[in-house]
Amino acid sequence: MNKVNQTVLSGVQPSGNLHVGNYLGAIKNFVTMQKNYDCYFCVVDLHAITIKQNPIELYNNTLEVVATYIASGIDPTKNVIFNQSSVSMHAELAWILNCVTRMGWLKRMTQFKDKAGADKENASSGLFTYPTLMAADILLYKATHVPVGNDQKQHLELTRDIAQKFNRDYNCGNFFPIPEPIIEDNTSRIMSLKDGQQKMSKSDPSENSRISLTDDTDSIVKKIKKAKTADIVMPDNLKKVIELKEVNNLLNLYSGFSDIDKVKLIEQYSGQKFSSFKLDLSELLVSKIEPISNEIKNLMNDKNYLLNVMKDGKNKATEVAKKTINETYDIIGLVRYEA
Ligand code: AQP
Repeated sequence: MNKVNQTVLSGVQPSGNLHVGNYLGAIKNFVTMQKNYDCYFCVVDLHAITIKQNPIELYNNTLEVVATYIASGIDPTKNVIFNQSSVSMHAELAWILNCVTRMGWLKRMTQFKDKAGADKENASSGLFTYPTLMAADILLYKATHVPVGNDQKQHLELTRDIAQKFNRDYNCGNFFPIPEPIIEDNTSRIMSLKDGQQKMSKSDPSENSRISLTDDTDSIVKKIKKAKTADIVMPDNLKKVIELKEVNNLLNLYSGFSDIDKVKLIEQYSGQKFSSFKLDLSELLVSKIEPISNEIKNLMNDKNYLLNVMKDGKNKATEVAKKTINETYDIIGLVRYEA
């Protein structure tokens, strides 16, 4: 199928091993969208440092996100894969957008409230302005579509507001296109295996809360065995399942990896204890994750290859980013010199 001449941008933070939530909420969509769109897949390392990172781990995690993209099926010869900090225009445009964004808009962002926790005064100002950097990531490539998990929906809405305000303030028509979020229904918010109220997260201190894409067979089986369910058998309808948050979450995982409709799965397991469901789920996860984790390992043994992919991506991304930043400076009236 021919590409539709529209642009996708999305990113993942190199803040730890990627998990099945990152995969189903974002990366699985990247793999599908690469067929029809011009895609930029970024490793958003500048976002990661809004929270303190260990330098050695940050470097390694950045390469591992690239390896995960490729191992999941993103073709590095057909898509632009790069790390955000290697294209300095992200930070430049973020500053400009900081001057367009209103304080009140940022204060409404729930992710800041969640991530800053109780001691907000001690959070970095980068964590507070994170959404304007995300807007810059997207608008720099004039992306029309952004595949993300549900936790990024509010940031995407803010990006739309920022783009509209910039276009209006500077009377520049549709200079920045208004991007559309692409958010899957059931898998856009995979929850912790230990607590159906908490999002599955790379930075959760408990390893048992998540299945990582680098987990081996034993760990996957153990984690699913330990995962919280309910003290009753599998209900016979979706309404009752949704009330059992942990059960609903495991069904979302099953459905996301098998592409079998959740209602069909409920019919199949209804009235049964959760042990056989969990066994089947572990088998499914192992069959899908093992090839990815093996490929991540192979790729991580060839760091030069990964660095070359990123360098090539950086060069391609810089070409587009430079053009947008020059146009933006001209619109604003900033004096610049041709090289
Ligand atoms: N639990 C999730 N379910 C579905 N999608 C998810 N995403 C994250 N968690 C889930 C989506 O994955 C993409 C990359 O996320 P990110 O790396 O930018 O950071 P995040 O959203 O903050 O993810 P984590 O795993 O919770 O990382 P930490 O612990 O470092 O904060 C995004 O599209 C996100 O929506």
